[in-house]
Amino acid sequence: AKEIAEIDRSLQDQKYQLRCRAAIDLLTAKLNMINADLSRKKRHVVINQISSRVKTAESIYTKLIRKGLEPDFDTARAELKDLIGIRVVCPFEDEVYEVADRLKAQGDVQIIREKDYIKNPKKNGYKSLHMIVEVPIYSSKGPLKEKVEIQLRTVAMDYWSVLEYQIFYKKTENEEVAKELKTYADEISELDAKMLTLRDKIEKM
Ligand code: 0O2
Repeated sequence: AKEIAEIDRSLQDQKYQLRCRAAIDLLTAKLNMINADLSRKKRHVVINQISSRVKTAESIYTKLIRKGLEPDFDTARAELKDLIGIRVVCPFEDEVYEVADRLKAQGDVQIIREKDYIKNPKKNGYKSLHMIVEVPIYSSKGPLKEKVEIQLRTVAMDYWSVLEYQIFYKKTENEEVAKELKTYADEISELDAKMLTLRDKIEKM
């Protein structure tokens, strides 16, 4: 659609790309520091993976329409808080919360919203800790702010989410498929919990 092409043009704007880069770099640097510090203390790596993405024009358009909003870039900037996204994957669930707590303790990271899909998983079985944060961006015209959605999850949660996202997310309403997926999410969660118990046992040996 014409609107998608227009949103895409704004996304490609060099100034916007720089802002996205600055927000991602700032948070990635903080996460790397948190990882280094916690990993040293715990004597194992606490962040396996940090990835980032800027939402695509098509995904922005679909979300705006779903929310009954005008499908243009200005509305997206004003209303959507997940245009920039960072995903953090940790080995164990308790470490997800430790990393989140460390992030919250950073003076220049403002927490706008938190959704805990680990304590309250989605009906389909999706688990992750979502945080919307605001970080300062420095431009020649002075300080600016940018919102970023950070998704924190365990390797096990990531395994389920990545596959579910690629194959099923927003694609099928099939009840049988949904039930099966939920069963697998539960099985993965059980295994995740067992691995954590095993880690604690090994650490006490
Ligand atoms: P994409 O392609 O990642 O950009 P809100 O932001 O509160 O107005 P929203 O977007 O429903 O509404 O928020 P929510 O529930 O926090 O979900 C945001 C993101 O979490 C999604 O982004 C996905 O990346 C991820 N997510 C949420 N639910 C699921 C799920 O059931 N399965 C998987 N695999 N991922 C999920 P987008 O915008 O949908 O897509």
